[in-house]
Amino acid sequence: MSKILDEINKPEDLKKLSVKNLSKLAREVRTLIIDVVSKNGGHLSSNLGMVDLTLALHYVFDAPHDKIIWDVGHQCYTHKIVTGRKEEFRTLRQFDGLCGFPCREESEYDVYNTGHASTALSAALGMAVARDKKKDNFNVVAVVGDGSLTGGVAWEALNQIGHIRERLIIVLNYNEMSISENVGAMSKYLSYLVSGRYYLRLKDLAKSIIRAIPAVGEPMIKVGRAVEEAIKKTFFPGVVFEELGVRYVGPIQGHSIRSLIDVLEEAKTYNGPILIHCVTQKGRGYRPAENNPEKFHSASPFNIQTGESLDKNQRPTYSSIFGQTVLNIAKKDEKVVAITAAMPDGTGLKSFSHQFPERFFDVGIAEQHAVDFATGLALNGFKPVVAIYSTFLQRAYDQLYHDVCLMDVPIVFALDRAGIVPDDGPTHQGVNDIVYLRHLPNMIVMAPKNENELQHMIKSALSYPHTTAVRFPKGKGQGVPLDKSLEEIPLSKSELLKEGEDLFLALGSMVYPALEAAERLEKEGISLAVVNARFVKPLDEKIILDYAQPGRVVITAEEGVVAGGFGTAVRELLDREKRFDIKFKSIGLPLEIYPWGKVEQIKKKYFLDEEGLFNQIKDFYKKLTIRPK
Ligand SMILES: Cc1ncc(C[n+]2csc(CCOP(=O)(O)OP(=O)(O)O)c2C)c(N)n1
Repeated sequence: MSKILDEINKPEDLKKLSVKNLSKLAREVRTLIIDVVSKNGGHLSSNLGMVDLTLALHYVFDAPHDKIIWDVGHQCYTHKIVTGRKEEFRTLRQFDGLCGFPCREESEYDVYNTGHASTALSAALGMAVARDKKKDNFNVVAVVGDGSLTGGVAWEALNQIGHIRERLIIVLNYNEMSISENVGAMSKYLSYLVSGRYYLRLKDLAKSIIRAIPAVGEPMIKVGRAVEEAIKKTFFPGVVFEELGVRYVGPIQGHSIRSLIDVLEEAKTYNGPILIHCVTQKGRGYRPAENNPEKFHSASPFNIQTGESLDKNQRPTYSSIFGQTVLNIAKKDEKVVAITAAMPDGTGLKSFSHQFPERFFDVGIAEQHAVDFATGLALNGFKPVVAIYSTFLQRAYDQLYHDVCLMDVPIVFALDRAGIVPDDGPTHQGVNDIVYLRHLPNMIVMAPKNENELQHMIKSALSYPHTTAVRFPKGKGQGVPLDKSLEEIPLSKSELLKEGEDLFLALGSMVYPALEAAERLEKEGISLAVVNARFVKPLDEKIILDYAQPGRVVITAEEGVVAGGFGTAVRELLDREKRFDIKFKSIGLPLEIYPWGKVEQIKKKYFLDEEGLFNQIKDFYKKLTIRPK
């Protein structure tokens, strides 16, 4: 049977459909998304929740002339499917396939690249201002979730939007969820607006009735606070937005394509900033995701019938070992508190949050605030562990510098997803942290070779009287046994794993591939001592300088940008100590826009797997003009 989706290639094709057929199309799109995500993995819950809203948006607006900006961008699958990428959709998130996020390089319909939250409102305002300055005439629509509205950047944008009152449309996709349940006062306020269950038409009706009886409001207010609240809720919904200068419309049933089209058509005619509060359900149309939207927020491949993950690898993840370690330490030390910026599950802190709810803080998508909040706690005797993915901590760089490191505040930063991150692409790569952390005064920077060492590093970090960052990769550990009793690692102490003549200093995830490559190189006549560096800062200067004798070779390897990173730190040491006779090579990533795909594919591309290390080093020795004795 031919499907409606077969006939849809561009948004113009949607405009020929009846609302009934748009609803049928929504079902077909959901089936395609479930099928592809079950094989490739991806952001299932958010996308299933956005299907109807996206179809309505493309029905009403004329993209790419009209600009639609997706905040975070993880919810853009329907948008991709109806904007000429239906066939490629099967390659979603695969190496050389379609990007899982909006990508200007991929399509003219993607007008703004996203991945990190809360940026769409600012970008939309910039586009709206540019439009008016150029006397152009297109609509600008920012689509933002309630989770992303917990981010400070969004409020900085709203502050200016309400001030200059440019014509622009904000579609608030409200589903009560960030990745986990949404948090914070704003989230409560939005749910309060929805809790009246007066959807738009009913409310407008009530409003016009009350307007006809002018004296009614005043006496009622005197009856008391509760009545006042009820009046506000019924007659002045969205008062916070209205007072900021943004017209509020809602709540709208976000799965009723008819209502969405009506409201969006209306919004198009409004000459100022307008926010449409749509209520959607995460995971809509797929029962396992409806029942557990958090699990399917970013799903690995799964069985469609059962919803069970196809990943049978039972090894614990770095995140879970990290979470368990903090929990165990917190049981013995009541000063330990844990902080996450909207990732309680991803960072492995869920058990901690259950066991110590009063010592656990989910601050929302607010990395900058998380860092300063931790500073306040630490300066008053607590021991905060702040768990933020490497890529997202970039947002709080000034807080790290200005608030934490200048005062040398003892806080532990756990940087999950450090290094190459699969599937999500350039916005999520955790490859800059070595560089940016190393350049902070007072900061200690560590990386474990495996999940057992991670435990010891967390324990150590909590005992150092300085700011300390521990970076570790996404995914499963090495499957090594876990020590029960944890030791403090002496500051800067590295670990010699293999004897040899020249020095191969590997950091974190590069240690095992370095060992394997060194074993192979031994057979080629290249003798390398392999050292697990453990510390980027302070470096184990003694072991480096012991090996760095005239004519010898020093090689470093890191899973991060090589310019300014760990290798650079070693090079700086050699220069400082005037070891000019050393042959030096640093291995890592070039500074460029990285692809998405499996970690192994990306590592292979950049020669960071065992084979790549072997070849790079062999080649290096071949080209040495003066060979070591
Ligand atoms: C700065 C930043 N911090 C954290 C994240 C991780 N993250 C991705 S989606 C998401 C939740 C977004 O919630 P919402 O905007 O409500 O969208 P929904 O998934 O509910 O549709 C989070 C925390 C991010 N993308 N950017």
